[in-house]
Amino acid sequence: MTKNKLWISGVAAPVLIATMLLALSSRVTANAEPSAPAAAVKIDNFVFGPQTITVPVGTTVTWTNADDIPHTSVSTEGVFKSKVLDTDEKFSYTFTKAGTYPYYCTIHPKMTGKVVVQ
Ligand SMILES: [Cu+2]
Repeated sequence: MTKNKLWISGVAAPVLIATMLLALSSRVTANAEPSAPAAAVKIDNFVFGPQTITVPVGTTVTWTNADDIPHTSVSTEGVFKSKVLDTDEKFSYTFTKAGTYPYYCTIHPKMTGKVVVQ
């Protein structure tokens, strides 16, 4: 039994390292890929940050709720609509057309932000 366990952990470490290296290198490749850009908006202390984010067409924007209370990210013009995001929950939307996309939190309508797609 003990011998068997040791053998597994001896093999697992190099496999784990190889997997991590692979994950790292594929992430570098993904970043260099121009057709799949990504951007992040953090919801913290009742603020969308950055409040205005400017991205190229085709960018997937991901909102993450870093607050202890729920928020939403809803397009003022009905383009996208998140569910209620609890702490650490995320919502993503890919912007395929240039334009300005204002949005707000439906729970706290004074919370507003803007995505500018170029
Ligand atoms: Cu809110």
